[in-house]
Amino acid sequence: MLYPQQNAARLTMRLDGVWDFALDHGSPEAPSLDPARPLPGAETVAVPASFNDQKPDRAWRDHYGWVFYQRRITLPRACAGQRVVLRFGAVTHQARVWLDGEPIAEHRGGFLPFEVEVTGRLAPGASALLTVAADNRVSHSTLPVGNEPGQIAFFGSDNAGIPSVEHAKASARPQNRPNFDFFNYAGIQRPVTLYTTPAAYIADITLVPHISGRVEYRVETVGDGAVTVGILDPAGRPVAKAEGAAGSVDVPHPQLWEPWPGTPHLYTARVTFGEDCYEETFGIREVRVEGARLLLNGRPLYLKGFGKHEDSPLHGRGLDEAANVTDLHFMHWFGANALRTSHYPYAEEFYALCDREGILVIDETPAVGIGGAEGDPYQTYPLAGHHRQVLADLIARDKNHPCVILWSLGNEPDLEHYPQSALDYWTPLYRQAHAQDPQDRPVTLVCCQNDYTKDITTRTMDVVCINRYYGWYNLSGDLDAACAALNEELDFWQEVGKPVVITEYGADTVNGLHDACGGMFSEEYQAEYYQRMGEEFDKRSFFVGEMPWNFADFATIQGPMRVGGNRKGLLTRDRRPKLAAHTLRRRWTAIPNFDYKT
Ligand code: BDP
Repeated sequence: MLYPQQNAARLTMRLDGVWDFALDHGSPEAPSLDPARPLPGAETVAVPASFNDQKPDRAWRDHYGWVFYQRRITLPRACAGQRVVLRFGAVTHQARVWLDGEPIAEHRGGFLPFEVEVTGRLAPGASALLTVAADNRVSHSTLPVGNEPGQIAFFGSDNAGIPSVEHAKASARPQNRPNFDFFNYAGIQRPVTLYTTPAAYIADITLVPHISGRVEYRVETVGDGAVTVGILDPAGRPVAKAEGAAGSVDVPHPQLWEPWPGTPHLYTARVTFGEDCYEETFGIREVRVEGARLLLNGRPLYLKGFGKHEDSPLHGRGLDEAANVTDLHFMHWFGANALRTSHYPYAEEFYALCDREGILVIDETPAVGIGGAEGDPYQTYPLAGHHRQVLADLIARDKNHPCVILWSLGNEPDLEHYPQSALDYWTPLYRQAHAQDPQDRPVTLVCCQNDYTKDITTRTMDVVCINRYYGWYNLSGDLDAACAALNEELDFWQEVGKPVVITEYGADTVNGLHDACGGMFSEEYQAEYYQRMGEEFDKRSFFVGEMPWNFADFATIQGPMRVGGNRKGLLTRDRRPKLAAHTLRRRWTAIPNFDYKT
């Protein structure tokens, strides 16, 4: 799916700004507000951003169900004769869209774009009332996963069995009970764009670059016309060209895309089709797994980076370009080269930044929290169809990004209690990712700390990604025991013979809390923890990456395990380094991207 682009053939109008807003108090199944009329008692809200933190009011923060957004839009007369498309970067988690009260689009899933053609519905020179409804409910049938009424939220404490507690739970107000550890931010969280194309247009571009310099391409078009493809080198000079909707071009002396501090050279494919044109940026690089090594451009790669969140003050999970740019500059400061889009696809704008800044990305679907309720989650809930859809849409959206080197099918599902059922669920997704990705990148699934001997799924992935909290959720405060346990487990993975990345490990740390004995929650504990873990990782040649949890402190649901959110950040939520940030910085600036373990 192409990102909206302003160029010689296309006009792009961002509809961001301040919109009208109202919480819907009807039933979640049947919202009560009328999309054809101005919202009664409308308040103001900024778009794009999560709505939750934009007003100091629990009704906004804890709303359950639908919210409505509204504004008038006008199509300039200059757009006459053009095809017109209305596009949403993401509306979380379900969306309905109306133009002058007429339903024009519905979408399920809160982290991927969708669009609808409005040519003819919106006449050039005319204006219309645009209404968007967003539903923030999560359940065992959504991705990410939420708990049902009566069940407890992630890290909640339920004191099960105490009659008074049970009765209060049974009559509690309807509310979201996420089965994941991040705040359930919602609303129109990414840009809304009205864009034009000529009537005959370029619908999609697929690029498969090889380090030999050969670039295979395929252009999908609608209408009549002829396709040309020109390749521009990183300095913008034309270096190769071809004609036809599919084929290949050869780039002479290819400058390869490499992660920072190497140079992430970016080429451009300039595609024309009749009146239309589109410029798609790409990098020439190859990624593959060989034995227990992860290779980039044929060289053994070591990943240093973070699990992250889209999370910033005021914006919540909404696109915050300043936060994104700052975060990538901080990645360089750390000497990091990689991140995981835990636990959902991030905004498209972020991947474009990673391409440019040379940050490798493990790109994750929103499948977080599968399991944790009674029974086999794979047999009990209708998740598979939606999961297949979001995986397909994720690959369609991100397939051309050089920064994306690994697809993550999901985070920490139950793989232990129903091992065969889990394997039967994840294997088709694994195959789908390989079949659908034109670049055929490696595929992984990030596994929770569990009885790894019972998990028969993780070992089938191309890269073994493990989240481990030795020394925090278990063996708490005892780093000697934590290192011993980690080593015993690593012996197990060594036998499996695949590359292993630790995709989460960490310790909650209250900035400013110091302790001469380095007790838990102190800055000293976090610093020592990373120091000790790093020493263990260095002993294992198959261990090809370390990704502390988390880049920065982030907002979560309330619960007895969280003090104003998750405090495992190396940075505070307002991006101030904790003591351990300096520890990691010293370590990572001394670790090269390539050949660290050979
Ligand atoms: C893991 C989850 C992550 C949590 C983290 C933690 O993957 O989302 O935030 O633990 O507990 O289970 O900090």
